[in-house]
Amino acid sequence: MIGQTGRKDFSAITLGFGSEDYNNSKGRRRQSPIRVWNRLSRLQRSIICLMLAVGTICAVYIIPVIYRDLSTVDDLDISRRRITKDNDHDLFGIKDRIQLDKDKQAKLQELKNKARFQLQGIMAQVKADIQPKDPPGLEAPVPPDTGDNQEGQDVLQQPIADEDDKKAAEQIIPPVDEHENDAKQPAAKTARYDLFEAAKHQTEKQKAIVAAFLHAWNAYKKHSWGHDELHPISKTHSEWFGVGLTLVDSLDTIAIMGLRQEFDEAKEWVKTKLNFNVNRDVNLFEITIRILGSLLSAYHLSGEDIFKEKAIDLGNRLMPCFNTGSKVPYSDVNLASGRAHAPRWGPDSSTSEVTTIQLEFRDLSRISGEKKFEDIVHEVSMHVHSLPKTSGLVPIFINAQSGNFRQSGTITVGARGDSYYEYLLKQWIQSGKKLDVFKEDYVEAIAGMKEKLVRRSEPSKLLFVGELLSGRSFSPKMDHLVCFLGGTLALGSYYGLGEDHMDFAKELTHTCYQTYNKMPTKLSPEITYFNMAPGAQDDLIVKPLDAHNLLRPETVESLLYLHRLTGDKKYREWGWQIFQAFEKYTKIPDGGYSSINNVKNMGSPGFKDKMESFFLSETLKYLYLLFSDDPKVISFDDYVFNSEGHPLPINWT
Ligand code: DMJ
Repeated sequence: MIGQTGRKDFSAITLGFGSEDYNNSKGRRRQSPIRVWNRLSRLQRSIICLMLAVGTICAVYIIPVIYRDLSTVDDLDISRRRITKDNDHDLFGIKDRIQLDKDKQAKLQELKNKARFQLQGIMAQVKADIQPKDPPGLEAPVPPDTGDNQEGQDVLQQPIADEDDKKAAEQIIPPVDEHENDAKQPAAKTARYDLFEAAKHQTEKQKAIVAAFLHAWNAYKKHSWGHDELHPISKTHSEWFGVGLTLVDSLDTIAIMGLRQEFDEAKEWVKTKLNFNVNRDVNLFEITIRILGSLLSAYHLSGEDIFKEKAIDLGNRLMPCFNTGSKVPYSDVNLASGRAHAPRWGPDSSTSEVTTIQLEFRDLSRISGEKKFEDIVHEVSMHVHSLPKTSGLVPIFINAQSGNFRQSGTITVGARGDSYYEYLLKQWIQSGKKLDVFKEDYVEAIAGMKEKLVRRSEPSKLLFVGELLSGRSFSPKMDHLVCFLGGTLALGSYYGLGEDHMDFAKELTHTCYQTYNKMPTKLSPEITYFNMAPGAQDDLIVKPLDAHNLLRPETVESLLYLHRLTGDKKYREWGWQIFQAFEKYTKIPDGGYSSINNVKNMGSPGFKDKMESFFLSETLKYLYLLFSDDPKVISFDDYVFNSEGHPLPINWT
């Protein structure tokens, strides 16, 4: 209805549903919509057009989103009813309804988690845009200096970044000139973001971590370029696989850190020097997670075909491992001759090793179009799935001839068991949540851990994950390797597996942090025993032979997951403290970083003269991502990390 005021510009509009209001007065003639339209002023017509446009946009974009989310929840309902019906069970039985509720809750929880996570990302981005990076007030505490340092002090007191490293860090090159086209190559269909773009927005702490990476990389380059591993004290090198292990294992870290020049140099080496036709026996698991995993990641992140070609070549050379007749692969193969065999030290393969090749071989099938890679490792997984277990937990040895677990094998989430559990969850995620069988095995295993392996220490009641020796007797021993589990549990919770998984993740990661924090060097030992005796003084017991630190990544890996998924700043503080301890006790002038012998001895921790390739591929990468304010950089929605920290795309189709 138009209220005439005498001045058209101030007309009021009332929009009724249909023409009821207008026609209510008796004797008034019914008017056609065209006549009504013609009587409106230009301003009124424009307003109506605008409102119609807004309404149409809402209908096109918002309603399908709401419908899709609701129907996803409903789909769970419908499919379950269908299954129940097919099985001729009570359609609305109480048990089923409880399960339906659980499924809905899980789905809703997942949607909530994603919404919260996206909101955190937006807030972080807004904060990053309006605030200076890393205000001084947020600096994490520095480990106290007790003045106890004696021998080795010169080495230990290196500043976080020396001048060379700083200069090197400054050469982070934005994608310009001749590189511009490379960065935009569409070859890797799965690349989700501009490889070098994100590096332009590094925080101060990220820059310090890049400087650490460059310190390690430049030492590798100077003393062992193209060889497997650097010995930072003697400044020599050694071979393990003979395929430039540290160089290849670092490829995607270099890319993620935005180090264009280093990436180009490494790519050139891969192109001209990387040769898999070497007469050397290699371990199937190690070369898969480190070399194949990194080549796949580098391909996805850069779109450079050379990485794909090398990955396919390596994949083919590893295939003879699967000629066992039992579906369980041999642990070793000669890259040149293709002769595969069990390890030299015994007849069995490690359980974690045969079950930690699946993400990589599946991805290799996707990029090569050759199904054989995925099929062969899927058979391994399905075979292991079919074997009897103890509350979802597995012994750590499996025989490649018989296909069975070793009788009375130790059960642990540490060495030789760890990544079996990690890949159960990650295979499900990588498949776009289609391979439910692995999720179910994972959920059962986590419940099994809680029942059989989780205990609390005295006097602080720290939660830890122990072992069952010979599959039976409990030992309160926890490898540092177990600390990956916090991150995996948090990821599972993010994907809807329940808040109890997140609670477990938080408690375990707190314990892992304490294995660093309670040591004089603030670095964790390789193995910790937990005191369970009532009235005990100290929670942690470190035996002399277990007191070394190999620069391992598992704890900082979990800190990354927990920080991203909870937003709790303490995880960054813990990560920064650990990073500073690495800087203080493991950094070697002109030599990179070295593993140390004794984390309990601040004065003389002793160097092992070895820089593990996972320090570059995992430890520094996870630390770098922990301090990224942009959660889109290797998003947990788009990528799943393999066991060596190499991100592989998730298949949502
Ligand atoms: C890495 O090679 C991988 O993370 C592996 O799964 C376990 N051990 C090391 C790091 O500690």
